[in-house]
Amino acid sequence: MSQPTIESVLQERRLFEPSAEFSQAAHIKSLEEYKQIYDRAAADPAAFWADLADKELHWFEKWHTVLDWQPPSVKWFDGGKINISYNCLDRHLTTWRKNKAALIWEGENGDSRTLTYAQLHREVCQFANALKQLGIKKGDRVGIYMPMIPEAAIAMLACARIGAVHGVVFGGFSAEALRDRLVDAEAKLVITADGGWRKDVIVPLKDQVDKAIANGAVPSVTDVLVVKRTGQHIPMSAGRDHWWHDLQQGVSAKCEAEPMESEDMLFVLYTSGSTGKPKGVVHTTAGYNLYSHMTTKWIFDLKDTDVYWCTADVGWITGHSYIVYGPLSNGATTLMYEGAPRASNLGCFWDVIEKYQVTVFYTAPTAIRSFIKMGEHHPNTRDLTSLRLLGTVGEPINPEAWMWYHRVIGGSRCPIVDTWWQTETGGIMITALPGAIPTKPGSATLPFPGIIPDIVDLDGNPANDNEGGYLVVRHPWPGMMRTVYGDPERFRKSYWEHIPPKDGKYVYFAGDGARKDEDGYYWVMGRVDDVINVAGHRLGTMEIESALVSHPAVAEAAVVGKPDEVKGEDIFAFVILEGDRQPSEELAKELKKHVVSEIGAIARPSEIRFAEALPKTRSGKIMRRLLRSLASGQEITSDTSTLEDRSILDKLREGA
Ligand code: 6R9
Repeated sequence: MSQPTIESVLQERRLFEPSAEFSQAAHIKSLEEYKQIYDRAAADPAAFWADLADKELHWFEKWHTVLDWQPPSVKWFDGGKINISYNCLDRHLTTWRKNKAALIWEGENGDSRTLTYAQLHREVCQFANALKQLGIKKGDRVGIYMPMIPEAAIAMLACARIGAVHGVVFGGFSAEALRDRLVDAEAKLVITADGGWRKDVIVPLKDQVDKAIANGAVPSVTDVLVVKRTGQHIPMSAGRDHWWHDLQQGVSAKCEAEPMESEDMLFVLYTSGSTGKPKGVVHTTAGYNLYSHMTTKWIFDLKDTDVYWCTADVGWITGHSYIVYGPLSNGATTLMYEGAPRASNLGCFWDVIEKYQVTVFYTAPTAIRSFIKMGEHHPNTRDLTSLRLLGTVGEPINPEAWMWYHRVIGGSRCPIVDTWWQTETGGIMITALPGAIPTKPGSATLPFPGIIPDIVDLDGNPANDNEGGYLVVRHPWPGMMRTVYGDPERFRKSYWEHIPPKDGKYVYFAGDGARKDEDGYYWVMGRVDDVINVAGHRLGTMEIESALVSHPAVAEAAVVGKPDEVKGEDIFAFVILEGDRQPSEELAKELKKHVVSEIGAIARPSEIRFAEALPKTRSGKIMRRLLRSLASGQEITSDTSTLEDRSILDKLREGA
């Protein structure tokens, strides 16, 4: 088993059709129907989205302009008034769904909870009032640094309800990474928990918050709100820290949803780019609501009988769009699981599917590859016959992992939707619609209606069939990011001018390499910038390099991705030490620890190679492709004529 290579996926010829039974019951029932919808949408995207916005969402006031596109600035549904928390909650309360399970939660330690739409609504309203009491107003930024517990979703929905902007930070990020994000977003409040369970240990979230904001490091933060989850002792700072349950005492459960302008900011979510500084991706209200709603409905084909489970963390965009907003806007039952497969129960995912009769399951290729390693007997000893649809996201899936997922988890009967998208796109862009589009293992297949992607070269010229190139999108869509928080220039340059506009037509540059085959199917190969994808997590090599260089022993560092069977890529760091420092095992360990404390465990380098110098071009640029070959132990066959000093390569190979 290995990562998809161009050779292996070029030979992939298998085609899987959904069963007639699946197609007949699906929202979109055939390839012809998909093509009709697609063509209609492509002919007039604005009209297509306006029609759906009207039918599928509740508006306090209708928009006057569907689309105002002045690249790279975009407005969807300008003049409209809407609230995503209303669409996720209130509108279901006047239907039979009032007492339907909205959120099923399973804790790692065996705790569980189910909230109906009426109960979730009540909790969200009450918490929204508690936020107001703390002085949080429309437009204020609120940091959320939480384990996977219902309060994470409640906090997000409560912010949305009163118009506060949430900035969720993945609970696996370190105090330093949390601090940078809170500073950038100028958060007023941080919502956290005493701890969360992950792999049988307590993650001390509140401790990390304390460290992040100690000594006035984040001057904007005035309050910290703490959910009691694990119950261990934590210090509470008087005046600043409050228990969630104390604040809820005696607070009214009546809170009208604030009518928001369509383009009011809904959330900011940080992601890695090719510089050292994570970017705050900004999403706004109406477009994001519509896009996450429609993609959830058609791609996961949700029905009222479904129990839908997405295994992502709410700290990532997948958790935002496909645990919280998309499913709830559709009135679906969404399942949230706190834990991860762990030594004490490698089969815990399959236990959850069996216990709750999960019907739709959405996870990452890296998880599938680790399930393969753990062995088939874990899923085989559980009843997985409730499943009817599977999905993957986060990285390319190698065809053999796809086949295993199809056979072992899907019992050879469930369609698989391989969904390509990004934090920036807000929702899924290229994917099968499960009742309509036949799948090919390793391909994300065809674009979602209303999305017009293409493959081009760096000048923007379209590539031929099966010719590799850069994945771009040619027309704005409602779920697209609006800007980089506080840095509109970065937004313009990284996404809209990377490929120069032609005849005034701008294209969105995704940063991925891909090809399109003779059937129009997209095959995404991976990032083409200095971003690596480690176990489905996006990390900027520059961020890790800056972390390494901030250690006093390090003079210079270069980080590259190295292919890994389970994680897809792993982090390989070349390090040049300060003059008097000597390489040692201990120092390598110390540097790994240092990166973990600067960014988080997801950024821990798997290997550190000490070097005397790095291969550079005559103009001083690090030649990363050479380092990538060295890291993966490959012979260097590519051109090295621009390398300044060839002897450096031999030394690096030996590990200096
Ligand atoms: C949703 C999410 C985005 C990057 C993206 C690409 C990779 C995601 C993929 C995929 C191939 C898929 N990616 N889904 N590559 N096939 N189905 O993952 O967002 O964390 O921002 O990462 O992930 O490289 O550019 P994000």
